[in-house]
Amino acid sequence: MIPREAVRVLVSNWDGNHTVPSRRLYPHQWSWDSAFIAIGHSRWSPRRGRAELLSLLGAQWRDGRVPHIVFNPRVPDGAYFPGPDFWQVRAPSGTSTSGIVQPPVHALAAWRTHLAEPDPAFLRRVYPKLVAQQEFLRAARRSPEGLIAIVHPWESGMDNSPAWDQPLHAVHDRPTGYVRRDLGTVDADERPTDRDYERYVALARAYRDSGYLSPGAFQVEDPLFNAAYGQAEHVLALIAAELGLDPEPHRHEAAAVTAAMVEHLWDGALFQPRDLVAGRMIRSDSAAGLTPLLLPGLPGDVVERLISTALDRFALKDGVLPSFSPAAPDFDPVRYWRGPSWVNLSWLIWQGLSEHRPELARPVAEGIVRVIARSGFREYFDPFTLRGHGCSDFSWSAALLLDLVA
Ligand code: 9YW
Repeated sequence: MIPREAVRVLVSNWDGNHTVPSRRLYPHQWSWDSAFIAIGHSRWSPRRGRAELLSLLGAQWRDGRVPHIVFNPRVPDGAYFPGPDFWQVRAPSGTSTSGIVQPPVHALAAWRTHLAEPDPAFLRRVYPKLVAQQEFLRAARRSPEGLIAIVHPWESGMDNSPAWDQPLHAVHDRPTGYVRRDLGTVDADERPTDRDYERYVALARAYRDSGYLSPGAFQVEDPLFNAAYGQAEHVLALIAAELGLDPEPHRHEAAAVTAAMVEHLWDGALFQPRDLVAGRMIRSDSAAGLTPLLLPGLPGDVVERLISTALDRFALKDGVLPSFSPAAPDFDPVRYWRGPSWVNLSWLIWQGLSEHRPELARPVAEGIVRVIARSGFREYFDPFTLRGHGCSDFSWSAALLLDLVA
């Protein structure tokens, strides 16, 4: 029953060659959404999974960047803010896109799509694009510590995480003259605040005005982004080996980024972001700090300590993982990335646990199934009441549920 409903959501959000995250709130193609969605498609239609990834990678820039939004020209202007007029970008394919990126979870999605229905021609097509995506990050975003920096909270995928409150204080501009479209669909107390939006717009404008070249007042090493980057190198090694190419450089890079994360982002209990502008670690209680479990080479003592943190601060055994620790003063059970449970974040942590401690992964998978059975394919969930929040028929909730139960 639930899998059938999940396929219904994916079919109703399909737009010819990609899947929108949500018809009303997010009517274009989003980068990391498409990766999660491809993983779900591959469980019932690997052909759609391949199309999803190929359409996204078709909008890749010459410098290798995979934009965080690919705009659908058939969607009316003003349906989403910030739209094509704001970003002012055309990719080489002629499509309008944004100019920032999202966590690079696409190599994993390509590999999972291939495993569902082996297709060497698909792998051969996407491999150079996935390598170029990583090369862009190394060329444009590598910090002296050997980690990758994000230049906008939107690049973390967890826009208004309390972890970004402190670095965002460095953004003073208060732009006006734009209209938020999100509040027409979702209650204001479940979304970022107007002050958050002012800072998002100021940062994105400054980056745009530099030709998408110079990072501004927000430069952060995020554990989730770096875990995705490191895992991508690990997966690219598998893909390279499958294609008869040399996997060694990818293995080497995966090991190097894992070591750099342990050296610079590990606080002894949880992985933390680092603010590169202020030159210090940001102490926060974000569940993003658990996602380095995705890295196969994470040292055993770090894995053990991270799991005790997950048990103590994130109620791992209950299975419904909050995005921010409920014990922290900034926790809010319904406001977007400030506490609610999200299916993609829980799924990433489930993946990581499956790698290192499979017996602890099961409650997380059961927790995802439980919230969806209780509240449907919502965007996020109150981790205590399990009530659904944000939009309905949200694609990655449906896609990753399919992955867990198919
Ligand atoms: C926005 C589409 C995107 C996700 C992000 C999420 C949100 C867009 O929606 O950002 O307008 O706030 O934070 O992770 O990719 O689902």
